[in-house]
Amino acid sequence: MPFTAWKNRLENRRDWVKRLVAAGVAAQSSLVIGRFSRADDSPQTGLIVRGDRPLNLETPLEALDGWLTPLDQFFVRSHFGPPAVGLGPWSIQVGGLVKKPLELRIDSDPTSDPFARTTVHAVLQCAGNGRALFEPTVPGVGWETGAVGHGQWTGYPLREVLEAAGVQQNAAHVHFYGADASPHPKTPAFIRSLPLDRALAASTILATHQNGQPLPVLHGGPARLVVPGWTGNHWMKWVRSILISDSEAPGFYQRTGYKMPKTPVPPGETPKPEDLVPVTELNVKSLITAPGAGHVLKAGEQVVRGVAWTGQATVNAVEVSMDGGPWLAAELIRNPYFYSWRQWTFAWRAEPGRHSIRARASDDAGNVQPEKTPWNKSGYLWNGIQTVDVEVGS
Ligand SMILES: Nc1nc2c(c(=O)[nH]1)N[C@H]1C(S)=C(S)[C@@H](COP(=O)(O)O)O[C@H]1N2
Ligand SMILES: [Mo]
Repeated sequence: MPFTAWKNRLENRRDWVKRLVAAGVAAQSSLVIGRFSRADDSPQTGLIVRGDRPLNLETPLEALDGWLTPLDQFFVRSHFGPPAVGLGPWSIQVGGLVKKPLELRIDSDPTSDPFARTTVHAVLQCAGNGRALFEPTVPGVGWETGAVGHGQWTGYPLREVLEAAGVQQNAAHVHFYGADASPHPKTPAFIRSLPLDRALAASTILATHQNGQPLPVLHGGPARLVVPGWTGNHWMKWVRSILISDSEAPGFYQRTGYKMPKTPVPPGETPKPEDLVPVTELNVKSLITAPGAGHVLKAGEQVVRGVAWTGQATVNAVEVSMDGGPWLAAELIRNPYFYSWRQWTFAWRAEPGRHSIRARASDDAGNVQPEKTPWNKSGYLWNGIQTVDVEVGS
């Protein structure tokens, strides 16, 4: 297919996603479950199962080849599994250091909306995406490339909710409790908090919809937190209470987990707690979504495609290197929306033989995707350069 035709196709992705959604593929979890495949099955047909109790599902690379990641192909990360949702009305308690505690009902009837809704586009990425690529290996869910997706979320700005309750002077952190219970009293609950300024940021929302559809239960429906630019562990699913406090949330998942060395450490080393910082912002990263590894291509005009994103900045360049050659500029598609990913293409005249394709992204804060990410024992924030090997026939 000629280069311009590919470009048109990319531009048409939005319509394509709309059609998919209209066709009902963005349905609830029970429907989705019928499509899971095991990691050793053909990953082309569905999500890659990284664990089934709890359910941890990875998006295959080719499903990241678009603007919005389809709901039924969006990765799933759960520590314990979804709670019983849909058995009764859903409401969220807001309390703690507030002037007036309130109860927020999450209703499917939009005429009863207590706050105006807002929509954000953002990349949701698990802090552990790419964990399987660290050497030496680290324990944890073995995500490769697909614990990430780009979505459109609609809901209430968290700020409006907090202001309705009236934040007191000494407030500094906002705690979030999900409805998913830990399986054993000795297993810590998944409780997280945001610093007050991040909770009040305009982009932080309590979302009830993803890609224009009611939020699927697997993704935190009826309501989840959306924290654009920050790692997935902040995006609390099944929010049932919000507590404003003068200190960070208690417990393992806030105080001990999700921390990284302040400065890189030699592989195998565990830094002292005071040398750790919480994992928050995403880092600059690109993925090659086509062609796929091991694909056999025809000689002649070919197009390499992918996506690239970053944290508190915008991607301003993607470069491609063929067979270890010079870094050449790829073409960035669409406007650089903050928190979104950017699609990119690179036209290439393929000669017969084996070829190795690499891509690296940069952002306007001066960050460049590295060869490798410094080792850390939890395998967080992998953003090393990906290599895709293909074969070109004569
Ligand atoms: N209540 C609750 N919220 C949660 C989690 C969880 O286990 N329980 N996992 C978090 C993590 S680590 C990630 S990466 C994202 C994943 O969101 P997704 O399953 O919609 O992709 O949800 C976050 N929110
Ligand atoms: Mo995560």
